Amino acid sequence: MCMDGKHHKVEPGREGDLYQQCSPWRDNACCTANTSSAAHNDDSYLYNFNWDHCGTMSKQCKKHFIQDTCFHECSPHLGPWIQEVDQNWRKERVLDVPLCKEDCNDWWEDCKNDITCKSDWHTGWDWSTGFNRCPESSKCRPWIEVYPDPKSMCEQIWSKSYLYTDYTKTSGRCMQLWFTGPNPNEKVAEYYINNAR
Ligand code: FOL
Repeated sequence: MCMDGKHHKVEPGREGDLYQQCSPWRDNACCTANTSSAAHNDDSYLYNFNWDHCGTMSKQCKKHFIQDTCFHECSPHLGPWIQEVDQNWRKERVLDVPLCKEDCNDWWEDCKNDITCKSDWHTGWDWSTGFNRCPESSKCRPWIEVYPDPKSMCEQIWSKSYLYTDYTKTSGRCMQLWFTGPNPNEKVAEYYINNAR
């Protein structure tokens, strides 16, 4: 199934032309080819979100945000974690998706020398220019001050979309942002459907 988000398809299905980092989802996806391409753009129309709000985000860090965008927009296996929300830009969101520790750890390692001004990137920005800027009250600070460890980053950045876990990618108990070949998250979602948390 697909969540009722801002850009998600109504039903998942094959999308032969998914772009670059989103291509692993091509066999069964909730994103269109256009969305998958936009996921790779700075300030993309998807959310007008500016990764470079405290100077240019490093390339190695940005690739994880692109992957997160692919996962969020394309994944057809988020059903167990979908919640209804009362927001004008989406009707549903995910909460506490159990993330494999390697994916969270690698993401934090590649971003830990970057800079940001906020721990929760979902709310509290200055949108007066059309894209998010740091509000006056939130100064740019080293990443590791805002997020002392991988867990704090993965759980706080999208307001609890993710739950940090100690499960590894081979466990079958956590969701993977990075994979090649058949989508390993299908079986993980099945596990959580059958074993209510
Ligand atoms: N990735 C993952 N894994 N989970 C997500 O929930 C997620 N969400 C986005 C992108 N990637 C994600 C969407 N990001 C706003 C800010 C960020 C955003 C979407 C929208 C925004 O407009 N924020 C306003 C408040 C809007 C409201 O809450 O009504 C703000 O005040 O900054």
